Amino acid sequence: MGVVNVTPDSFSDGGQWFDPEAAIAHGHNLVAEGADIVDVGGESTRPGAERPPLDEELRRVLPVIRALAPSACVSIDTMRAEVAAAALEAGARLVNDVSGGRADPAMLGLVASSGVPYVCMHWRGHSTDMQSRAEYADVVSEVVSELADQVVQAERAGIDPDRLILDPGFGFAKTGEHNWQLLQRLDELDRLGRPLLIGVSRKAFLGTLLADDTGQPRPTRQRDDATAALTFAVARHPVWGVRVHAVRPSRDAIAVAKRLTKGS
Ligand code: PMM
Repeated sequence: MGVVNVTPDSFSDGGQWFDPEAAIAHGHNLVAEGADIVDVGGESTRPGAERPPLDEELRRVLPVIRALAPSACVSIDTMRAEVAAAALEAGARLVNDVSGGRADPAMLGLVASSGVPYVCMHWRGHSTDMQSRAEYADVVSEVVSELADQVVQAERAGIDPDRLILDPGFGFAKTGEHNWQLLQRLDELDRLGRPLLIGVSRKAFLGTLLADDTGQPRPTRQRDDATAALTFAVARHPVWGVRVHAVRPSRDAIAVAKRLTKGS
């Protein structure tokens, strides 16, 4: 899954694809590099980010989805049911909701009635204060049990269980240490019995890992090699998908991981 953030303020690529023409061209490039899905979002979820008004989110994503949908499988990255509905109308084929149905009470019903696949992410609250919620006795078992609860809610709303994809939500109410524990113990998430999407691309814990001698984190756009290394690691698990900014390195990492496990 390749990322197209049509936002002025995303941590990873803020402003780079804010212009619709640039976002559309970027989406086409991601497909050419091997993305199976292009994830279009109009709200930054970086820690501390303020939410855009509904109209503004619609204005950002709809022209991009309309242009990409005829030739690409587009997902809409939104927490708002109204945005998801308009995006599906514009041609999106999948809903990626980082709140897993917790931000907008209308979201699960909308997804159920439209019958599209739904990425349900572990979430404890909006970006403005999510890092204050990064408290766990054991992050892995708590993420598993909270995601299991989100699955129950989704199924109660009528979402087909076969259309649910789960995401542990790296960096969302998680410290770097929490992210590493989730990655080390990914097999425990298999207890949920659903496909997994992994979104670690360019995130802060990689910047910290690769900090220079003075402790300065590695700049965001220089974290793609480490991202591809993690793609390789999780592709051996295996997972359903990885959500990344640079598609080609992760595509190659998946090819290597697949070849290594072939016939073994
Ligand atoms: N991360 C971001 C945005 N959307 N969606 C899913 N399913 N999983 C994620 O980890 C995720 C997401 C934030 O990263 P970005 O600002 O680079 O898009």
